[in-house]
Amino acid sequence: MTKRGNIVAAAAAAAAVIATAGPSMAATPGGSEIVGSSSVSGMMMFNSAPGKVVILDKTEGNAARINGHPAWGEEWDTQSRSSRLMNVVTNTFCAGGMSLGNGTWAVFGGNENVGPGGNSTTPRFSTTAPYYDGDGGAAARFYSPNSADNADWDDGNHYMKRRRWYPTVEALGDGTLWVGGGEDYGGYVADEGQNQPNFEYWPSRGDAINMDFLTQTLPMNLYPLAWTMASGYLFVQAGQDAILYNLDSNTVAKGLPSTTGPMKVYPASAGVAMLPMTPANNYTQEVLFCGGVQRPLNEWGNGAGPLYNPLNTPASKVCERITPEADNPTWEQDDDLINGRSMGTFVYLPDGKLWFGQGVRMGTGGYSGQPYNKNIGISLGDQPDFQPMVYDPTAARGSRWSIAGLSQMQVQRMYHSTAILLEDGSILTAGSNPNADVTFNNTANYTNTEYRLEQWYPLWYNQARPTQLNVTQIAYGGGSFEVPLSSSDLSNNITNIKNAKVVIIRSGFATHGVNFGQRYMELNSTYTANQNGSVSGTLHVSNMPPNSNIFQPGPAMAFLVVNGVPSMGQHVMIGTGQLGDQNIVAATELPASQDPPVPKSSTGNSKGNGSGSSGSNSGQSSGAAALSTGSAAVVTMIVALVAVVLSA
Ligand SMILES: *[C@@H]1O[C@H](CO)[C@@H](O)[C@H](O)[C@H]1NC(C)=O
Ligand SMILES: *[C@@H]1O[C@H](CO)[C@@H](O)[C@H](O)[C@H]1NC(C)=O
Ligand SMILES: *[C@@H]1O[C@H](CO)[C@@H](O)[C@H](O)[C@H]1NC(C)=O
Ligand SMILES: *[C@@H]1O[C@H](CO)[C@@H](O)[C@H](O)[C@H]1NC(C)=O
Ligand SMILES: *[C@@H]1O[C@H](CO)[C@@H](O)[C@H](O)[C@H]1NC(C)=O
Ligand SMILES: *[C@@H]1O[C@H](CO)[C@@H](O)[C@H](O)[C@H]1NC(C)=O
Ligand SMILES: *[C@@H]1O[C@H](CO)[C@@H](O)[C@H](O)[C@H]1NC(C)=O
Ligand SMILES: *[C@@H]1O[C@H](CO)[C@@H](O)[C@H](O)[C@H]1NC(C)=O
Ligand SMILES: *[C@@H]1O[C@H](CO)[C@@H](O)[C@H](O)[C@H]1NC(C)=O
Ligand SMILES: *[C@@H]1O[C@H](CO)[C@@H](O)[C@H](O)[C@H]1NC(C)=O
Ligand SMILES: [Cu+2]
Repeated sequence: MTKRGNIVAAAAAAAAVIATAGPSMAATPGGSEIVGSSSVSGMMMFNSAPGKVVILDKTEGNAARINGHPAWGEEWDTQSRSSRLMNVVTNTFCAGGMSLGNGTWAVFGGNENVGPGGNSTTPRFSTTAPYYDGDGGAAARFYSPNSADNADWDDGNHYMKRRRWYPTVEALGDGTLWVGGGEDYGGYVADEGQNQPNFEYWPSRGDAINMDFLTQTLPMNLYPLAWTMASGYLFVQAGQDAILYNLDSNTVAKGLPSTTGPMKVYPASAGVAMLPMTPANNYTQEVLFCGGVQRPLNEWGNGAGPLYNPLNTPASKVCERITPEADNPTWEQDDDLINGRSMGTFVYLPDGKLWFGQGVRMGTGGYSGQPYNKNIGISLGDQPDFQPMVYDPTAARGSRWSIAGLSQMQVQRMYHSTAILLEDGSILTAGSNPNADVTFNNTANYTNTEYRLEQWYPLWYNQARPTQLNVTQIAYGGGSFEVPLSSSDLSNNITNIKNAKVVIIRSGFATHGVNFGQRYMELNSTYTANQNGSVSGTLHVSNMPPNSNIFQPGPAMAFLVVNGVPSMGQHVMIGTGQLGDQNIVAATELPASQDPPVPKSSTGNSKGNGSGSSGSNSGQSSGAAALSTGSAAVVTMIVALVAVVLSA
């Protein structure tokens, strides 16, 4: 096994600390509660380590101060519901981010140094009172969580080749990052004169590489929507167009059909997600886009604002799906949203459904002072939508959306708000700040700067949970690992062994309605039910499929899900924990599933002798050890979580 980075050990050690805590807070399933306040407004957010969420803002006049300047970075502890400030030094205004394959988080780009009102400093590009921020345009910032929980940002020391305001960051199969698009300075949409129709890599592989697609799709090309595909091609969507791009030859591998549906990139801001990849769908990579705003390319204007009044324009209800690597990809219409939505955000739930929340019913993201928006500060979106919805990708067409049992949220989440999955399967929501600087006195108070943190609870939140997985690292191909299933894991019903699975979720880097890098994969598995009448057995779980483009290397969470109810998420390292070669080997066969014995007392409605039970099954591991066990000291600290039943 490859040597493990410190990050893996840190994640495991921290897991040991929280593993004893279950979903410990009284919660209303399908409801939410305000769990506290952040010190910086949650424009960007990611789950960095067990129980820890990093919240990033732009440079602005937050009251909290660190190192003699206002803070715009913070780490929130989801268990103690308290936070520590972080010393981010360059302006993270509309940056992009993602985790590297070695567990370090990276945040790229942003805007120039600003003072009050978000105005340029005098002299321009100087670090001056009162905000003392550095130029973030080309900044590359790094955060490596540690087990002492005292790490901070490495900021102001590393730079990209180009300035990038609104860049997209996507992980590649070797754990390095693609950083693409954006423009030099701020604006509502991209201006040709300051466009960055190119991309670069981190770690750097030389100068930026031109990408014509990001010129063709002007001005709707900021935060271009991009996903690494199984082939290694990059699927990129901007304007109403889409391509598969070959990063080896720097050419378009295949032009995909254009959509006639709504605009999807910022500031139209559709909700986007790659649908869960499962053995049942053979890890097909299909991407879902919901909402956005239906206006033609030539009405989006320029950096100063749109050429129409977005506040009069309902956001779109339309959902569309595309499978970019299908033989003949098409934009397939999916079930409509209940209401049109811009800046809606998808977050995977461990059960394989997707939460959809946040955003507005009218208008767009972005802001600019216009004659028509004086009452709402400078927001270009209005009518916050408080209704979360759940999307079931396996449901029949016509019944994929549900709001049954789901209350309205309490806090509006307009432009510059975020939502991220937590270990217990709940979702933390933060931010909302369609303002150039901290503002509390807009006439419409729901457009003021928002600090409240609200946590949302899925319908199964209070149910007894299966045992947390004892896994710290998962390789690509090569074998499987065993998960013991106790009577309590199976809710004392042996038939539930047929509905047990292990899923891997990367919650990603949340900003602007997109959780960049967010991916969900169910690992292949078979089961052995014990044959002696006890309600117990073993799940045989394959390592990652032998292709690191399907689910890229780096940190993620693993859940044991039984009958739709997940364990607490276990932070794991996918791949070697290093950048570069991921030691990919062929997958090995799993033992055939072995069903429970047919009960002797069965009174004739037994369907037979059990499926898949031919062949003898030992229940032992079929291949090479799946896990790098790492430091025994660390791993033995991990306490298996005993399922807890809570009363609401
Ligand atoms: C991960 O890789 C990046 C880029 O090379 C580097 O800056 C960072 O220090 C690495 N992190 C660890 C934990 O080695
Ligand atoms: C920012 O600049 C604008 C335009 O020059 C000016 O009207 C405004 O007063 C400035 N804001 C602050 C807080 O200085
Ligand atoms: C599943 O996908 C793999 C890799 O793309 C392919 O080789 C295989 O034929 C597919 N299997 C089925 C049943 O479609
Ligand atoms: C509130 O608005 C007034 C003018 O409308 C402005 O002078 C003042 O600075 C604002 N206060 C805050 C805290 O934004
Ligand atoms: C806005 O003000 C109203 C009336 O004071 C209050 O009920 C409401 O909670 C406030 N909303 C926000 C988002 O602050
Ligand atoms: C046991 O679980 C299966 C599904 O896994 C369910 O169909 C069945 O009704 C359950 N039996 C009891 C007694 O709850
Ligand atoms: C049933 O078999 C399993 C696996 O061999 C064993 O761990 C368990 O103790 C047995 N239970 C009973 C009641 O015999
Ligand atoms: C899952 O594992 C079984 C048994 O090894 C194998 O036959 C099947 O092809 C695998 N499915 C996928 C999608 O890899
Ligand atoms: C169960 O197995 C027995 C013995 O192999 C066989 O005779 C019988 O037909 C089987 N029943 C079913 C429903 O397959
Ligand atoms: C977790 O796995 C490690 C390594 O395989 C093992 O030593 C340890 O006993 C396991 N802990 C539990 C609680 O199962
Ligand atoms: Cu922004």
